Amino acid sequence: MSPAFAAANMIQPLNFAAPTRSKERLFSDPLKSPNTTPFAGSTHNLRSHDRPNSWSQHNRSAAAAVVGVSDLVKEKKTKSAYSSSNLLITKQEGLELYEDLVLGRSFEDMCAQMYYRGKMFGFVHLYNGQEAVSSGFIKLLRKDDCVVSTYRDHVHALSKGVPARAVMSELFGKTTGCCRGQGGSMHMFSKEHNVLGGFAFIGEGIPIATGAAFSMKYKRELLNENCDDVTVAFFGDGTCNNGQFFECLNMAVLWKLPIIFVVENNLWAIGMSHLRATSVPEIWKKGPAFGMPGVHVDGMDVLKVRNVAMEAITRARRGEGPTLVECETYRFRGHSLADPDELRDPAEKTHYAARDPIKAFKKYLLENSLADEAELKAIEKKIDELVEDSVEFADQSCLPTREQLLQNVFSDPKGFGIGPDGSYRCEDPKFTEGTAEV
Ligand SMILES: Cc1ncc(C[n+]2csc(CCOP(=O)(O)OP(=O)(O)O)c2C)c(N)n1
Ligand SMILES: [Mg+2]
Repeated sequence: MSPAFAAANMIQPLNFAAPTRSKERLFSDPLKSPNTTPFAGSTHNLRSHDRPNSWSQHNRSAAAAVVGVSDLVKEKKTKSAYSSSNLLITKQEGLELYEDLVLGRSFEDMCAQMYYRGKMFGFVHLYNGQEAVSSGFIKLLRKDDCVVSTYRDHVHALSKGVPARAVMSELFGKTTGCCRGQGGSMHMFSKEHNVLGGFAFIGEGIPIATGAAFSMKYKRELLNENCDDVTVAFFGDGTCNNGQFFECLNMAVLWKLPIIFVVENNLWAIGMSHLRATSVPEIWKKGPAFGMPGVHVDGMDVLKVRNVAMEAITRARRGEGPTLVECETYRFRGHSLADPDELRDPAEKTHYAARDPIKAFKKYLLENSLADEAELKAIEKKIDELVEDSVEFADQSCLPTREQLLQNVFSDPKGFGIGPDGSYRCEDPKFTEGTAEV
C-alpha cells in the first residue's frame, strides 16, 4: 500500500492488496478506550433520547466503529503530519497552502459581513472550518483538471484560481461575476478554470463530475489525445444517501474513470446528524463495495488531506480509476447565513473550534521553521487587501440589464425560450398576456 493511503484509513476492494492493519484495530470499541478521539464530539454526544426508536444494535456498533477509525487517524497524525523529522512539504508549498487557507477563511468572513449588510441575495452557505479539504486537494490540481462543487462553493472556486473579484461580484449579482451575476452564491462556474459549477440540489454535481471524467478518459483512449486530466467532485455527508452517489460510484468503477469523490463529512446535513441519518456511517467503506479504494482522513489537517489527495490524484492520472475519500471535518458556522445554528451542541462546536485547521497549520509552519511570524503576517495582510479589493470591485460593478437576465436561461434556441426570429419569446408582448409582468 502507498505511504499516503497507509497514513489514513483505507480499505481496498477485494482485488487490491490487503490492508496492513488488523481488522481488530479498525473496529476497536472506543468506549473501552481511555483516549478520546478528535471527532468524539459527534458520536459520544449522541444520547439515547436523540436516537430514533428504530436505532438498532447495528447502528450503535457502526457509530462506534467511526470513533475507532478516528482514533487511528489521530494516532497516525502525531506520527506523520506533525512530526518535525518527517516534513511533508517544502517551504514554498507550505506558504502557498497557508495563503490559500487564509484566503478561504477571510473571504467567507467577508461574505458574512456583506450578506448582513444586504449586499447579497438568496442563500449563502459558508465553508469556514473545512478549508483544509479544499486547499489539500485543489492546490495539487492543474488548470485542465476539473472541480465540481456544491452550494458551499466559493472556496473551491478560489482554490482553483477563480479571482476573488469574480467570486465576490457573482455573490453581489454583478456583471463582472464569474457567471455575469446570474448564478449567485450557489452556482460558481468558470470555464477558464474548469470549475464546473456549484449545485444547489444536493448530489447533482456528482453525475456532472462523472461525465467530465468520462470525457477525459474518452479523449485519452478513443481520441488518443495526451490527456491525463482528473476530476475532483466535492459533496457532503448528507448527500451520500442520495441515489446519484451510488450510481456514479458504480459507473466510475465500471469505466475506470479518472475521478476522486471527496466527501466533506462535517457531521451534519442542515440540522440532521450524520449518525442518525445513515445506516452505515463510515462513508469511506462504500468505495470498496463498488470496487474502488475507500480512504478516511482527518479533514482538519491539511497535510494529511494533501497526502491522501496526492495519492488518489496520481492513481487517477495513471489510469487506475476512481477513489472515494472521506474527509472528517466540521463547519464553524450555521448551515447557511440564515441559520441561527441553535441545534448543534455548544460543547461539540468548542471541541472542533480547538482543531481549527488554519491555526494548526500555522503552528506546524512555525514549529518546523518553514515560515516565521513576519512571513505569515505578510500573507495575512496581502489576503486582507485582496478581499477588501474584491468587495470594492464588486460594489462598483454594474448590475445586469433586464435583457441580460433572460440570456442563457433556455438552452434550446428553437425551444421555449427563443422564437424563430432569434428574439426571446418572452420579449413578445403577448408572451405574458394574462400572467404577472415579467
Ligand atoms: C435534492 C435535494 N434534496 C434536498 C435538498 C435540501 N438540502 C439542502 S442542504 C441539505 C443538506 C446537505 O448536507 P450535506 O450533504 O452534508 O452538505 P453540507 O451542507 O453539510 O455541506 C439538504 C438536504 C436539496 N438541496 N437538494
Ligand atoms: Mg454535511
